[in-house]
Amino acid sequence: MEISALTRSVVKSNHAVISPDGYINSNVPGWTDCTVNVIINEQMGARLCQTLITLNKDGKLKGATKASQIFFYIVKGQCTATVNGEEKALTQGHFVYVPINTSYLFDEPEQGTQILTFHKVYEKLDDYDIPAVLFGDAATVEGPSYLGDPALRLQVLLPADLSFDMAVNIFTYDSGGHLPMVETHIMEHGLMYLQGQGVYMLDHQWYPIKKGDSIWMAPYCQQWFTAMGKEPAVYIYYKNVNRFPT
Ligand code: UGY
Ligand code: MN
Repeated sequence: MEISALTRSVVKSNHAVISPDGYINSNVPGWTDCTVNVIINEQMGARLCQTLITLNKDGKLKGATKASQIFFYIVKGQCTATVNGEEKALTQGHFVYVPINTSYLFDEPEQGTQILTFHKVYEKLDDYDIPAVLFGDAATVEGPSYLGDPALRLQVLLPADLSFDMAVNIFTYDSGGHLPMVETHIMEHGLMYLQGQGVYMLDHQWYPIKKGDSIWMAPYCQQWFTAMGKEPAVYIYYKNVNRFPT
């Protein structure tokens, strides 16, 4: 028998592990006939927001970005996205970057379609324009080995262009593959596991992690991961980039 007083989720001052067993739904104006789980947010001390949306067949996400840009990624299922009047059919692995002050509509979903979002307040650079809307498909993004280790592959979904102040990458680890060192860095992360399992070290504590789990890592939260099990471990993650340290 499962014991409902136990969870793998933890929320600390510089990191959090959120497993789906503790989700409580939020209502978001304009996002209808869907469940919304706000997984990472400034309420926990983060400077990004990460949500997971599960759409019913008549579900719709209608809105307009303001100060925050939003990256939408189709975790499973399919829908139609209309951004600034441009319409595209999206399926698993497709994504769309919606810059600030831009209207969007996601509709006509298959029942149970899941969309992951990363939101960040945009910091404009004087000499660079705000990025344009960008549609993409992770399946067509190359995944070179990471730091020369063939067990690790990194796909960079957004352009390496100073107009962007956020990166979204997909990191794939073959079973037994691990980060080559404990990372200690100013950038913050939000992530969600798309496949597999392993053990994450966060601030010198070790957590078993699997598909569906999310992690928040504050700046300077020390981090390391090793993949375990019979299939590669895959996570999609956010990172703030390209701006002066203040
Ligand atoms: O880009 C990164 O900092 C990445 N290597 N970190 C991580 O996966 N925890
Ligand atoms: Mn990192």
